[in-house]
Amino acid sequence: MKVFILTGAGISAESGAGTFRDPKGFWATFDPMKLATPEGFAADPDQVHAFYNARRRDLLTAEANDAHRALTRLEQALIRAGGGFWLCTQNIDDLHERAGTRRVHHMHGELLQSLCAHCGGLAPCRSDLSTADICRACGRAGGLRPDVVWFGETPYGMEQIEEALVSADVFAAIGTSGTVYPAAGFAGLARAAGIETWLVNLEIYGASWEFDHHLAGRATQVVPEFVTRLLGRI
Ligand code: BJW
Repeated sequence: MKVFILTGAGISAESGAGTFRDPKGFWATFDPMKLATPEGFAADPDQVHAFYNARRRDLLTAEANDAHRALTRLEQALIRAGGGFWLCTQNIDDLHERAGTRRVHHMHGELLQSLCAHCGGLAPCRSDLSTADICRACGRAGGLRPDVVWFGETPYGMEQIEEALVSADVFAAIGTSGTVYPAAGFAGLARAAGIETWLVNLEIYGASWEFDHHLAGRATQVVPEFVTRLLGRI
């Protein structure tokens, strides 16, 4: 069995990382056009740095939870059984990796990495960024930003994602509101390809008709349940 997992902010919510569109999510307080677009960064880089610096500091003290760990068990069992596992996350945290999952693709980038807008250089980043920082690769100041994909930018690795998605037997969307494209279109693509689809989320939302199976509840409860069900079929 080959399994393609798409995760979103909901899987890390119980680790203390915020979500975006819940009543207490980031976008209830902050304007995404000011904080998550290249135009917002150009207009006020200090404000954007402050937002991501605070989230980076929180991430460094956060811990993976039972939902992240359940997906690691699924990966290990599938690999042992000669199956396939591909985890595509919209999250910029590293909690899947910290839980031990090996095959993780960060389509919206990684908070613990910086990207130089001048030279495209990537570097590990575990401390605050500012406009005064100098890129070690090109030596220029003012271009360092968090390596995250903002609105209007192209997510990472779309070709690899589509290849892995259409070759899967099972697709599961976990902890995502299904609002942001292209990830929001993955369930429809999977269904059109005849792949079994699961929605594992706190709430079962409007596009739930795209899914064959639904598991509603907190990720730390329903993700282990989802994994147990799949493990029973290996
Ligand atoms: C729990 C839980 C618990 C809570 N347990 N569950 C009009 C129509 C269609 C598209 C567009 C359009 N206008 C513009 C676009 C394109 C745009 C887009 O989709 N906009 C929409 C808002 C309409 N997309 C883009 O610009 C993307 N790029 C693009 O399309 O390039 C073109 C291209 C496509 C394909 C190939 C080549 C080129 C880029 C999108 C970048 C998104 N960036 C952000 C911020 C940066 C990262 C960061 O700061 O962290 O990424 S926005 C934000 O949303 C973040 C997330 O990754 C992303 C998705 O959010 P997610 O994870 O779904 O979180 P929430 O909060 O929405 O949902 C959480 C869910 O969990 C909820 O359902 C809760 O119920 C649940 N939950 N607690 C289980 N304990």
